[in-house]
Amino acid sequence: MKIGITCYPTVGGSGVIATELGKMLAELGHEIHFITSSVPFRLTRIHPRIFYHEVELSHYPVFQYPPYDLALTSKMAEVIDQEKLDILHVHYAMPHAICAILARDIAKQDVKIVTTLHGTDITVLGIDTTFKSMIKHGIEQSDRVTAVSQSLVNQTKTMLQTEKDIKVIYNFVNEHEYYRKELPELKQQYEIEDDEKVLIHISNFRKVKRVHDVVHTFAEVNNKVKSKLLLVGDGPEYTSTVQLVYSLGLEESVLFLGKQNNISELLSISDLLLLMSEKESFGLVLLEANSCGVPCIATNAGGIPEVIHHERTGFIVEIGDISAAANFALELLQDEETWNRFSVQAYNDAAERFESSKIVNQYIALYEELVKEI
Ligand code: GMT
Repeated sequence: MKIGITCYPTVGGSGVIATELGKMLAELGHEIHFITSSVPFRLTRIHPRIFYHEVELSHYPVFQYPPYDLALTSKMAEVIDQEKLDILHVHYAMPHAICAILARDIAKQDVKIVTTLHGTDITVLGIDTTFKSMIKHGIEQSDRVTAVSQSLVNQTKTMLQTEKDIKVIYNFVNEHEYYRKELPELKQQYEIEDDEKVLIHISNFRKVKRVHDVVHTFAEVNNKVKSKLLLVGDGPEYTSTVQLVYSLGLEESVLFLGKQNNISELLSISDLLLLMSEKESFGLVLLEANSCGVPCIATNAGGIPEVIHHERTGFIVEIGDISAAANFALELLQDEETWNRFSVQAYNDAAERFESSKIVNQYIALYEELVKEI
């Protein structure tokens, strides 16, 4: 099949999933056309069946703002016709599904649109009444819609009052990259001592990630167990988090690493991942962590309980419940046998339920169903 893919190409779980999906589809013999504003950050290698079509933004003085959505639409229509696409798979309803629908109207080639919902457009923009009907239109006019968790399906249906069939297709990880590696030298480079436990948090530091809860949880853990906290990522709450760390006197124990690419290496030197979000449709970092044998402590927000099995692959706490998170962390970090059991269970669960080829096959089945309708 010839498949177009549009996503946000910069760092973020949705871009990771879209790119890894494209790469795996290309490996299976499909022709993949990325239609994005820059090369997706995970598209690091050349592949004969992967093509990249850049959405160029016009900076004409008459436009107060460069119209990304329209530039994308016109590029989509052009690629649909030129490359004779069978499928255009867009990640995010807003604005990508809307652009795809308009592009389908403009193009001469009969193309089918698949929209994958990742969360933020529903849980944040869906609340805004100005966008609500547009998002609903994007979803209802797509030929097939998928969401990354059942929780997101339920939320979408409730918020947008839509009867559209939305299929859950969970996220996956590239197992060739996400596995536990022995990296004692990396620990040394970060000046982490052998007897120190390593906690890690990875996010874009948006308010919904509640990074301050992560720091407060760590503070309680650090009182009882010799430990370090790795904070990976950058975003709006970064500065206030640095201030919090200093005000708690934790500056020697918390390492701010900023944006990093080799997440699997950082996970490989970690004992526990903390994700204290108030909104999270899936929480791809949880799966990445489990795949590297790292148990997680996370909140019961959105789709998180569909990823983490409480008391098996990690622990689930109420949003904002710092002391429960700290107690569970101590339970794991103070008992080697418990940690080992959780680590194995986390790895096995990631490998069984979220195996990449199993998930990619679900997308392929969906595309094949649609191609038959053309
Ligand atoms: O979490 C973010 O702010 C980034 C966003 C994205 O576009 O990557 O993440 C969303 O999609 C991921 C991939 O499906 C999910 O793992 C995240 O849970 C989801 N974020 C939210 O729902 C807040």
